[in-house]
Amino acid sequence: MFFRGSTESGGRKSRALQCIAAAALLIVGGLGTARAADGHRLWLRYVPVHGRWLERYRHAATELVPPGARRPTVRDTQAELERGLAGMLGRAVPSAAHVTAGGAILFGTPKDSARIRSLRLDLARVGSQGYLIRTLTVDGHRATVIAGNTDIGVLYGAFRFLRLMQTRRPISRLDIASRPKIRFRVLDFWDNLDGTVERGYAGSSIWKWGELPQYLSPRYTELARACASIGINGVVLNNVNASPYILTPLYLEKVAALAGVLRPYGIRVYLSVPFSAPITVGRLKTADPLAPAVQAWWRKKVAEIYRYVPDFGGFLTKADSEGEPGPEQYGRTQAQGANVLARALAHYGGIVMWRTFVYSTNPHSEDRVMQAYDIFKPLDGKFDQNVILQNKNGPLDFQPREPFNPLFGAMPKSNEMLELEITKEYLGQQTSLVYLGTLFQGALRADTWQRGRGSTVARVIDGSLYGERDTGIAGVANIGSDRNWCGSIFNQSNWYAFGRLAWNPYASARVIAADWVRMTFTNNPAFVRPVVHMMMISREAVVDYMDPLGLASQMEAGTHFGPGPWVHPGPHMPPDWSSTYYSRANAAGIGFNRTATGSDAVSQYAPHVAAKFASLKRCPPKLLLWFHHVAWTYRLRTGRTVWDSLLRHYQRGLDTVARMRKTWAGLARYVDPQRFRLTADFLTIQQHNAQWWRDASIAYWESISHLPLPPAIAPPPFPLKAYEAFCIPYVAGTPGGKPPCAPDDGPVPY
Ligand code: GCW
Repeated sequence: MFFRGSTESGGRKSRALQCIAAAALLIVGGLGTARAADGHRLWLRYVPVHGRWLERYRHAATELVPPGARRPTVRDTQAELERGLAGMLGRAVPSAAHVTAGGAILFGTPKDSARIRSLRLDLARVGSQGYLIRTLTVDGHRATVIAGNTDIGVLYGAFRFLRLMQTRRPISRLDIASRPKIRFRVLDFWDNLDGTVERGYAGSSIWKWGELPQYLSPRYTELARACASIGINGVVLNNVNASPYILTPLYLEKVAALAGVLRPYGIRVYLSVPFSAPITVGRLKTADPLAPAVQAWWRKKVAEIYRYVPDFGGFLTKADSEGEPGPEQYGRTQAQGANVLARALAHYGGIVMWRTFVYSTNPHSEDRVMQAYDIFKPLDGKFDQNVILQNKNGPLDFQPREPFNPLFGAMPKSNEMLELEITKEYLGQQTSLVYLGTLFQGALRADTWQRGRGSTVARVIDGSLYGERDTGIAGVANIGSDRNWCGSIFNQSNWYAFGRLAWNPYASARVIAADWVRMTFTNNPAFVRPVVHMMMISREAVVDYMDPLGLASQMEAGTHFGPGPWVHPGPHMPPDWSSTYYSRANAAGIGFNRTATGSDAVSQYAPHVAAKFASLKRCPPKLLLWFHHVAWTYRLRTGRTVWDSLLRHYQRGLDTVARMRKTWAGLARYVDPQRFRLTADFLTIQQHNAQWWRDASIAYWESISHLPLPPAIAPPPFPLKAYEAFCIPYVAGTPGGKPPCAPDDGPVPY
């Protein structure tokens, strides 16, 4: 029940203390039942504090003074504080009607609490979702005040206060003010109504549609708590490749039940809708957005949804993309398509998150990474006020590394939000340890130069560049029915990092990683330091062994797991789903020429950025092959040839994973055996995976470049053919169900 290593001093506690702590855990519960070490409790573990910190915290948390109101959010806030304090302090903290002693914790809104009203706090600056946490003298006693303008602001404040303790920050002299910089902070679930999850690697869907609306699994509440603890305030329940059934009364009733569970935690429900719903659900002959009957149908459907869910958030749409229906079919623009939904929702305050991931797989279409910009940019100013264009971080598709999407900042008269992929579709899925905080941070800090230096993506999406109010960020969830929610313990950090960066897109990925490690495992610096380091280097490692120097999309085509640089276009393989389309490798060289002499994708960026990317000399080496086709013998600034550098990147990636594995192996005494083992074994799998990527990629490039391997690079142990034949037919989350290949009747190379 209670594992030595899960506490901060690495297991030097007396038996008695352990028993008390275990009892406390059982009484207050965590996220769900008190199985302490399977990762189920995420970062909300509230494990006992010891030593001088316990002394300090006990003085600063002697009683809870809740407001009079008993609305669900207020009750949940109190329950969270009680649970957190009891867990960490090893004893229940009593509630009081007034501040009666030093160390009281007073929480609420000025509206509910006369005492908080009398303090005349400057709450205007924290808006409708923020909070203040201050140490003040109240009725002659020193107290911590957690206040907000709304119940949800106070709940966020309570989580922040608990986080201070979880990460061993002093709490006796606090003066904190915080408000989210982005309005819509949304998790997109790619969950299908049949219980599968597209690109989901953590079990089946968490939404049990067959049990709803009658049975509400406690996991819904647990999920809501975890989301609220990091400020997520929206959930799209279903896959963007959407089933129309979601819009039928059968499912709307279930949606309403879920909305009811999520509501007290400040989370609104949104739905993905197929553009063809007027036909498939409404039985109309067309879904043409300009047809009055279609417009009337959407209006009626939306009115119906709001009867089920009065605070419904709105729609997410994938249109004219990968076979999904859209306005293009009717000769209408994306704006005409989006606006018909937006107008139906506007009356209720709902929004449309309209994805710009729009492209054609026609072999004659232009460079894939240019299509969305060319479709959307001319429509700037044509979208209704309640439409937010949802751009993926890069112009292609959530690759291990991409340059930023040129649409950011290029549409000053439209709302733009950022879509990140938390689920690691292209980055090793559930078994690889890849902390995405650094990827997210890089995406947010990318400077578009659309209004001169400092026009970062963060400033585009938080509205500070062009002044929009409807600002947003979405993350494709990595959550499923697995006990540990995310398929691995470290994948939890990506959900966590997304939430923290959604609240504050300027936050530091390193600081977030450290907080997560402290809350999830232990505050012991002997553990925190190496683990944070491992997380910080983990994404570069995966780029190194999968897609170095600006390569992209070199994976196996269907499952997106494992290498496939040889995948080439064919009757069933559109060019831009193949690997060779992106590598453009031949005997002379490698890389995609996107300068003016090639596809000229560089011209979609602001002049300053375009000039840099277009220049062979100034283009960052990490994006070289994204923008340039160069000879294998081309020398980088380091003096090494492209051939040599490429090989070294693969090797370095593999070496880094081997080091991470070793680091982890030395940390057993700080972690409970269950989470330790899972992570250790997954690192073993990752090392195999990295070796496979390295060897297969090198074997393939050798066959194209015909260059020798330098002595420092061990030759791949198998011939290229063996790599091409090696196949993993079933990978969770792969849509379509049809295996992309059949495994060989030979030995398994990796
Ligand atoms: O990366 C691709 C995925 C698809 C996904 C699509 C999208 C939901 O492979 O599975 O579909 O992106 O973002 O729409």
